Amino acid sequence: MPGDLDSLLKEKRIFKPSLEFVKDSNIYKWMEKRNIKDYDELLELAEKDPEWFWDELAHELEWFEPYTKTFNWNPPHAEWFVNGKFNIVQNAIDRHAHGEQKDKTAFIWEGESGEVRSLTYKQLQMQVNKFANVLRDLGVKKGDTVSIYLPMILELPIAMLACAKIGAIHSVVFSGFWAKAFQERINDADSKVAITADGFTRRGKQICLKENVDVILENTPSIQKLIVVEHAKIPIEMDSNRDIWWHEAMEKAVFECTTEEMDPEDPLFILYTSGTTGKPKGVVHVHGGYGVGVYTTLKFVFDIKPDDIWWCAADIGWITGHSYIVYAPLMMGATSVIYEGTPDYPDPGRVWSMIEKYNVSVFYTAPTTVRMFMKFGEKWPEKYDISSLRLLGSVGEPINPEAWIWYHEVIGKSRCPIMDTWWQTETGMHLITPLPISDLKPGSAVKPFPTIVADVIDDDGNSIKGGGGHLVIKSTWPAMFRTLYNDPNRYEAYWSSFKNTYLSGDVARKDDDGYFWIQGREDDVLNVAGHRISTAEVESALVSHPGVAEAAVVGKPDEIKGEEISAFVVIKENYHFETSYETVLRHHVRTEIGPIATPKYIKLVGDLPKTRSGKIMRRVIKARVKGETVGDTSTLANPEAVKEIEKLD
Ligand code: 6R9
Repeated sequence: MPGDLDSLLKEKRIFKPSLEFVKDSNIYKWMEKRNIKDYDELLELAEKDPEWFWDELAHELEWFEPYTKTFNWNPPHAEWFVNGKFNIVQNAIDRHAHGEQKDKTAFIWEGESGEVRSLTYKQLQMQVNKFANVLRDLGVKKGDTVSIYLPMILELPIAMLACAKIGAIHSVVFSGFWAKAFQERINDADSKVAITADGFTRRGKQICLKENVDVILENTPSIQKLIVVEHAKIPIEMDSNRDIWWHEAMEKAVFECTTEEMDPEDPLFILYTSGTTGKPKGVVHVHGGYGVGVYTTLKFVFDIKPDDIWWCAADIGWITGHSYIVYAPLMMGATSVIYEGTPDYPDPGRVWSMIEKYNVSVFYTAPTTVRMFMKFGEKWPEKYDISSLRLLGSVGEPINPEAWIWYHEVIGKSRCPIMDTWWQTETGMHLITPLPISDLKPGSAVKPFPTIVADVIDDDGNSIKGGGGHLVIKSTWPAMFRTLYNDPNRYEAYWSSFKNTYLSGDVARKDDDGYFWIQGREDDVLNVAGHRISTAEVESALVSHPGVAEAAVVGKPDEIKGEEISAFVVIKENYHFETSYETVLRHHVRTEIGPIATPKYIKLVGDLPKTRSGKIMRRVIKARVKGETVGDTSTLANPEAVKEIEKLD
């Protein structure tokens, strides 16, 4: 089981990448030039002199004007590449489109139906420039926000890059969320322009986006224009005053478009993520530090070389997609695969057939997907020639040693090292991760990336080894978030528990070799199939149903997904559900948040365990759901509520 402390602690196997692999890696060659003899020395030097490390890497990129200082760190506020002028798009597209790489493929896109589209760097620049002009013509200026709700189609990165090019701030909302999430985020970001599509297909079924967007746009006073991509060919209605077809606007747009010279600290995007309250946090990332951070980690962790074919099988609507599908690979001048659909559609061989078809050499996915493929069995990957793979990655949740070994042996043919990368929406880039030169232990994210100071501490802030504690970061890093949009106090809260220390919200252990073992969230945030969902968000969706008086949501351990959502609800007296309460409430949560937040289990109870001050004691419910002992219940106001929960199956 993911997060099973005992199995992680018993895990003693060590996997060493081959010498040949090590010597050929980007990081090894970089170290060789600087006479750095091994991994330990690299970490030591970088920690001592982060300025040296980041300054060298930042010089691999193009600056309109050089910076005068690498960083200023006044915790919790950092400023990177001070006084420089930079635009991430200059580095992601323009410099390649003008150079030798112009005809190199940037993206190979495959739709769920098998349709294929690809774009060279030059063609991508053409699309991005034109769309940037469309936005400019609509009056979008530097510093304005643009809200985007698109499926995994090429127009999504094009729209993001077009915003960045003109200095606008994109706010992408995952298309698997229901449109209400889009409404909330448009209003928080106060966008004038929004972008969506008619719809998309999922497992062969058409899902309409525009129809739902029409409904929520009645409650978004700031929106003046909606740009609509025709993708699924679903018949939709267009509002002639407000709606614009993407393809019509692009036909008229011109190619020439200047790239805005930005201060490296200017915001690049807002990405909303779940925190411990029901209100999502608008994590803000900037052009300069974020650009340098994601570029460097992709280069050194995933070792991307000119001939690699990179596939990060995440959704662009999450941070993994922002950093490692859109920005970092383009900055590296790499060729990436983007897949629109579900990994096991139409059959469990889909991913492996695509690896064979496109000769994917570096593949990055989540443990939940690995566990799903484990369940389908080896026969599926064995049908295909996946020998092009040379390096694998994992992200989103702890990978249990069994899944790690399966991934290593069955997919990596015991040859491909696995980079288990720990990071968050807030961190923007990998923070605790192996490098291709590290010895690997299955289930461990290994050590901090060069320059990062990470630790595991107890409640008093003392560093601890062996036992579980708070995972914290004690340094600045270039891709760190700079604030939470419209909520600077909540930003400071990350640094308020321990002085000058970033509290990640995860529990981890550090072993005698200094290896980190991440165990999962310590707060009221669930991790369902690698997606962050707050218990409070699901609870508030449940209580927004007229029949529900109270709700408590906890995570139930699940073999494939890590956690499943388990909800306990108190129904209002005299309320009658037309059909089964489970069906009604599941549907309600789906339409309030989205399919990923749908509770797998819903139980009716007469009362929820509460403290005398009236707070729901989730700890007690969680223990029950996990089959653990409930612990101290002396502060409970209603012990009978626990008995009732215990009686449920
Ligand atoms: C990138 C991303 C962040 C949370 C994080 C942690 C979990 C991510 C992990 C991992 C163990 C890894 N997490 N990577 N846990 N090992 N390699 O997923 O960002 O959506 O913000 O989630 O995901 O719990 O705190 P985000």
